[in-house]
Parts: sequence; C-alpha cells; structure tokens
Amino acid sequence: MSPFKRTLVTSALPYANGEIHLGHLAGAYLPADIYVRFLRLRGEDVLYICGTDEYGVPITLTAEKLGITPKELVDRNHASIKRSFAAFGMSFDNFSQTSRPIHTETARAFFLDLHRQGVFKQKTTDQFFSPSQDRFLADRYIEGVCPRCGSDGARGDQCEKCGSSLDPTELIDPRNAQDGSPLELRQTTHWFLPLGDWQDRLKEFLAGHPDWKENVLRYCQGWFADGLQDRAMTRDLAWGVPVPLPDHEGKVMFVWFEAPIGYISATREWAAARGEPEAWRTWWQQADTRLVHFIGKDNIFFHALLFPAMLMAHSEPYVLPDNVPANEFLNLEGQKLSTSRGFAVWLPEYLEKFGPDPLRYTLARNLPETRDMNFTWEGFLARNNSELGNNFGNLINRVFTFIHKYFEGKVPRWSDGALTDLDRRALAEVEADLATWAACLERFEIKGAVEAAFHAGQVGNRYFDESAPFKTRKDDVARCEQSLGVIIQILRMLCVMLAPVVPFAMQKLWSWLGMPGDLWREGWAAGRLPIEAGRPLGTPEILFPRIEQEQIQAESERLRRLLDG
Ligand code: B3M
Ligand code: ZN
Repeated sequence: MSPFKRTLVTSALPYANGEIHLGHLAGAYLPADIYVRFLRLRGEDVLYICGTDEYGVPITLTAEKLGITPKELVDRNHASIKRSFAAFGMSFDNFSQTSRPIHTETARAFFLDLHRQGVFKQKTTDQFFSPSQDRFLADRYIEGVCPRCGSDGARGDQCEKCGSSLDPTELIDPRNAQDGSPLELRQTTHWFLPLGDWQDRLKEFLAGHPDWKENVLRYCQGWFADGLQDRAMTRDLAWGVPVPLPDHEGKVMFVWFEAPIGYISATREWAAARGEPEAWRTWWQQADTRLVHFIGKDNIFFHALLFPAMLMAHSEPYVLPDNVPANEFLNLEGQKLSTSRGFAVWLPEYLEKFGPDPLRYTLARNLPETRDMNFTWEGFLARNNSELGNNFGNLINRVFTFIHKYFEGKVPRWSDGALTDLDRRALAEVEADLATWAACLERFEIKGAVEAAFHAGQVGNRYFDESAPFKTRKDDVARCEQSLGVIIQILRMLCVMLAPVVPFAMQKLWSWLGMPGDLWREGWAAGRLPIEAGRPLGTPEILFPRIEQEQIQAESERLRRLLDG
C-alpha cells in the first residue's frame, strides 16, 4: 500500500528568456504531462504546477537589447510560452510567474525563516565591478586572457579554448565582456548556504530512494565525492527578489534559491484562486503528499540536493521530493541543439504547421530517458504516417466505417460466452499490454508505456485481419458481429493507453465510443468495463492526417543549412 494520498508534480520552470523548443519538451514537460494525465485518468488526486522563471542576468540583458524593462520582457514571454504550452496540450493546474508578488512574498518568508535560524553564513569577498555599467558582473560576463593557455576571450568561469574552469580573478587583463571596459575589484558581502552541513542528511535521504533513476543517483554521488561546498544564495543585481534584510540594498536572491520556491508560490496562488488560501499546505507540508520533480539533467543538482537541503532547513515540516525523474538531452538531426546558432525547433513555429499530437507521439517514442536521443524530421514523418496513421488511425477508421456501413453504427452483437480462442488471445494480449503500460508509467518509463500501446495497436490490426469481418459478413454474420465487438473492446483499451500521449485525438475517440464519464477522471475505471452491444457509435473523422514529404522539406533544409554553414 502506498503511504501517499496525493501527488504534486512539477516541471522545471522555463526561463522567460525565449520560446520553448523540442529539447525542453522532451526533458521536463511532455513526460510530466503524460504522467499527470495517467494519474488523472486513474482518478488520483494530483496537482500539476509550473510557471516561468523570470529573474537572472540573461533576462536583463535581453531586455536591454530590446529597449524594454525586464518586467515587460518576462510578461511578454510568459504569455507566449503559456499559449504554446496550452496548444501543445500541457495540462498544468497552474502556470505562474516568479515575478509576481505572491512569489516575492513566499521567497522572502522562506529566506527569513532560514536566516532567523542562523542557517546562512555571511562572507565578504572580492568581486569584479563594472564602473561603466555601475554593477557587479556575473562570472560569465567577464572576459580576459586565459592564464593557462594564453588565449584571449576566456570567460570568467571558463576558457572555451583549453576547457579549463577558471575563477574570474585569475584572468589576465579582465574586462567587461559586453563593452570591453575595465573592471574594479570591490568588496561585497553575501549570504551562503553551507551545503556541506547537509551532506550527511542528503546522503541518507538519497539512500532512502534506491529506486531513483540511475543518472540522478550517479550525479549526486559525484557531488558527494567532491564534497558539497558553501554556495552564495544572494547576488548583487537589480533584477531579482530583494534580500529581505535591512542593510542589503541592491542585493537579490540567487535565482536557484528562489526559483524552486516558485513551485510553492505557484501552489499558493492556485489555492488562493480556489478560495482556500491555506490549502497549499496540504500539498507541501503533509507527509502523505508525494512530490515529483520532472527536470532535464542539467538541473539535477538543484532539485536533488540544493532544494531538498533548503526544505530540510526550513522550520516548518516540508515534504521532500519522492522522485526526481531527470531526462538526458534531445539532439536534433544528430547534432547538439544550439539556441544561439538557431539550431533548434521552436514550439510556436512547429504549431503553425502541424498539430500537437504527432509531435507528442514522436517525442514520447524517443524520450531521452536513459541516454541522449535524436529527433529528425524524417523520423517525425515516419512515426506519424506509419505508426499514428497506419497502426492506430487506420484500425480505428476501418472498424468504425465498417460498423457504420453494415451495422447501423451500433456496437454489433457480441458476448463473453461466444469468445473463440482467437478472440480470447487477442483480448488477453491487449490486457497484458494495458498492465505493462500502467506498470511502466508508475516507474516513469514513458517510452515503455508507449511501446505497450503500440503493440496493442499491432494486436488489434492482426486480429482484424485474422478474424476477417469483411469476409465473415457474407457467410457468418454472427461471427462477423462477434469479432467487431471484440475489436471495439480493443479500441477502448487502446484509447486509455494512448490518451495521455495524444490527448486531442483520444478525447475524440472516447466520445465516438460513447464512453461514460470524463476521460480525465474515470478513464481507467470506465476503460475496464466492456462496451455493450447496441451502443451507438459516433461518426469518425481522420484522426491522424498523413504528413507529406514537402511539408517537412523546408524544416529539414533549414537545419541542414545551419549544419553546413
Ligand atoms: N529555469 C533552468 C532550466 O530551464 C531553470 C529551471 C528552474 S526550476 C526551479 O533549465
Ligand atoms: Zn585557456
């Protein structure tokens, strides 16, 4: 028996510094949405929280470039990200922003709680200050000559030429990377989280989760081996959540301190909007809540170590993540994605040309769950046409058309008592796929779950060919009706299995099958019950239109040009 009564699912808060691309979707978003939809259709109590991450230096730089304020920039990007996520079928219960007052208030209260307990260490260090911009610079905005290889243009955090990681004070002739102006070293004071103090507790916490993905545990072991260090939780910047202490003007919280608190703020906002402002505590402070963070692998440190340490340090009893299913990266046409070179596929642009379901399906079949995976436009076309179109779409279409043509659009007469071995075998195979599907999803193995659904589609097609209702219609109508009845049962189970992956199409199939109740609350229970003879069926339309070579040509050519150029 699970000790949990409800599941709180989060997806990493995307930076409000640009649009969402396929790499993001495959990492922290699509797998989470599929998982959440799975829990919902089983009728479980689940809350799915996300929002945009809106502070930090890159956002101020983009805003400066565009001549607008950072707040204008993030509001604009938030609206656009929210819109394309919705069109893609992301089913967040709340999609918030870290620049909203509720987040400022939540993050400040969290900071103060830790501060009052004496958790932070205050330290004064020398940092580069840019007189031309009147601000302290983050390491990667400092440039100079590499002390190791002598090449110019090394950044404050590392030299791209020789790959050494650097401290900005080691650079020869350090200057402002943006305008080349000289820098001064100035003293500044910051609040540090002595993460080393939590190392033993974090180790123990992870030891309690041997079921976590291997990549996550391996990363964490690496950090333990190096020994966790003090980390500054404040920065000298203008754009951020102000540090809530009297003599700290001009200091804001480190983004990775306040951004995860954004999950809590967004839950509070959700609760307040429902008129139950305290209900967020049920989700964050009751031990029978299961907290699951979906992220990309570059965020493991912050979700598996830093945020849990912060939650442990808080004086109130916060739940800790029960799992942090992190994904590896998605490559594009065999190459690493690069947003700076424009080598990416952006969601809003994709959605101008194609529907959400084919992309959801293709990515779900290709998720970088245990290793980096690859997206190609050719593969996208093939998955759409041969799997969605031929394996699923044709089967559904053939069955519905046939029943409408010869049986007045009602589920033909069939019964359990009249099942032949062929019928029984097909049903048993699909039931087994359904069980595999659920077991995979429980373990966050989305790819395995989609494979099970694909197999069920193959079973359905094979059964249709073998039971051959198109033949028996002429010489054995009873047999013909029986086998159509069986296929309808297969479609019912297939609908449940595919629903989290291609929700738009399956919502339609659900209604064509005349299923009772809401797919997203009762799908699993209703999907277990046989569909009775005589039930009227809806008139189907093409669920998965074919995609033609010409339609993807321009897309793959654009990427190829970037690779060649
Ligand atoms: N915005 C990083 C990222 O999108 C960051 C996640 C924050 S989660 C609290 O990779
Ligand atoms: Zn170097």
